[in-house]
Amino acid sequence: MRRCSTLLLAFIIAAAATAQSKAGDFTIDPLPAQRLGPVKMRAVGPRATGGAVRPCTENICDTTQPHTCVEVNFEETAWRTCISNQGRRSLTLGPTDLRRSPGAPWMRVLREASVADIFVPYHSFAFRLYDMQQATEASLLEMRQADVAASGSLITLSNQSIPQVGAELNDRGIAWLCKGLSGQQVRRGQELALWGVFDAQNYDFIIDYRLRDDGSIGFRMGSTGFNNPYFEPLSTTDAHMHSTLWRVDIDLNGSGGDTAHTLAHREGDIPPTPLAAIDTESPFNGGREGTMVWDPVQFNTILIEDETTKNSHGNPIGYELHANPEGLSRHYAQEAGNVTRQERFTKFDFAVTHYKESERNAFFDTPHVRYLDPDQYLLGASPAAGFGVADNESVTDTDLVVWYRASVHHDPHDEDHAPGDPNFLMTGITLVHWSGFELIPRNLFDFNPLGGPSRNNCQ
Ligand SMILES: [Cu+2]
Repeated sequence: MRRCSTLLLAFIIAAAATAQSKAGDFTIDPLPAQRLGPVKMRAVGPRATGGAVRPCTENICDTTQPHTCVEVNFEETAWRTCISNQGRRSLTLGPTDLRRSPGAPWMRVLREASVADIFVPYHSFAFRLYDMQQATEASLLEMRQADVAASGSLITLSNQSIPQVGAELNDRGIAWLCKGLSGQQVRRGQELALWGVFDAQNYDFIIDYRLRDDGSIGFRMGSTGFNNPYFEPLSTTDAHMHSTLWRVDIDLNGSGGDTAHTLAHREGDIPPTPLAAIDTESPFNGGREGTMVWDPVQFNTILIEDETTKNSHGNPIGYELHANPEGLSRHYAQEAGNVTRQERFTKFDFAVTHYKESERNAFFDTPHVRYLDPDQYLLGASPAAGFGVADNESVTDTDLVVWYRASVHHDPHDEDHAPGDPNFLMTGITLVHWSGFELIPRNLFDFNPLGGPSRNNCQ
């Protein structure tokens, strides 16, 4: 007993020593129960009404870079978020707050999310491009009305003369439905898409964030533009990978108190048990900073929970990072003749690090536009010794940053041709290839966030 107390005290001291305050950070304590507002019945119908994008009532942006704050109100839930151009790291989401139910207070869920880098290694050529290396604030391109949906709008960030962000309020299909003999109900979902175009010479990369009415957040990267023209004709037809590393600073109900877990589903390889399968939840990397390979057979997800904030069922609120890749890219620098970079960050899919302001600032480094590559800021390669996972800090009950890398493989085919191209040359515009991931609520709500009724209503 005495030993436990000593350990607990040591833990509390350690946690206090590593806690860092972030400007504008806040926590709701206790979290109010989710409410069913009078809008609930209107929300249950052939189509959700409502959903309006407007400037934030309270500007929650905390950056000197070009930015704006937008708010969207759905039937039950609402979002307010900053969107900014962080120079080399381009279009950045956050801080982002969620309103869980009508009349509920805003709750912080995300501090800052952006593309960390876009790595594009080619098959036959020596190109192993890090597209953020040459990026500047000007890499976020001008948007035109023709870019967005008919109901979409353009956003001009602070101190800018041109719009660089598109905002679209989209129908996203069926959110839930139930059809019974005596009744049927259906609910379509909505989402706010905020997106911009990052210029990387011949390629245009669409950085696209989706804030949805069910509390989930989508992160998407679209690769389009034209194939590499610099050593044509061969470079226009050479296969390559577009591998996007994302950095997501999750601040669930404020920056502190977050813990990373690995969820796994297992069948066939478990000891004799009456169960055919088991689902396990274990501390991510044994509770320390580290990296992880995605195992699709285990349906692995990374769960970030705020252990200090419980929903009305007594469960910690959380978000689960769901990968949905077409494949897992792995790259081998030495075999490819890359003598400048080891490409160690391409040997895994997930990483979790403890947030440190110094690491964040070195990563963005907006005033100096110094470039660090992922092996440096994530794995601690020189000159960033101790950065990222390298100092093996705790990822329990603290302030966390989650990293995920999603890739698309582009083996050019005849749809890459412009009309009239000979078969050995591709000067056409490539149809967009999408990759990305989702943050899905897990015990973030007390019940179906979109008014889903009891089964008694549709039997
Ligand atoms: Cu490509």
